[in-house]
Amino acid sequence: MGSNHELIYIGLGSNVGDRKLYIDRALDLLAKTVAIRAISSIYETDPVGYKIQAPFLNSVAEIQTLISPHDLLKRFKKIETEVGRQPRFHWGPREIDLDILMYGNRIIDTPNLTIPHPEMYRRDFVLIPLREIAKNLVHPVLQKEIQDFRCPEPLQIRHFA
Ligand code: PH2
Ligand code: MG
Ligand code: MG
Repeated sequence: MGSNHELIYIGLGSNVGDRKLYIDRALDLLAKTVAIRAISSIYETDPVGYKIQAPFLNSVAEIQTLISPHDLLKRFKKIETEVGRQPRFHWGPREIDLDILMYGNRIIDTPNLTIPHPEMYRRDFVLIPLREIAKNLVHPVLQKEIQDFRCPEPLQIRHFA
């Protein structure tokens, strides 16, 4: 399997059905195409944004691959479908959500893909697991380490696994 120097950080989330199983399945499928370097603990988190839905399980992983950001996004969509994600409304409940948070130091701003993920530094369900595996990672736009970001709206978050 090829890999380059760039470390890629991804977010995983699930709040429908057997949430842990969906996250495990997504990681298994991911491992077939990318090198998984680190995986955070899994946290149970209250929903952010659209709040009338079940709590999430969230985790982040560090991966390496030669697949380009846009192709990786396509691959993520395919894995989401393979794992069993049903189409629902924007920000609605999901069996599995795979997001690219950061891709090395790249800054990408296109209609279907923004990297770094525009919300990542405002969300404890990303910051807390990310701090576990990459506290000194520097956000390439805001030039600040992950450990120094504070979520403006702290949420209920508990260690799950
Ligand atoms: N994902 C969302 C919206 N809200 N809240 C939590 N706690 N965890 C998520 O993964 C999440 C969310 C949209 O992707
Ligand atoms: Mg998401
Ligand atoms: Mg998504």
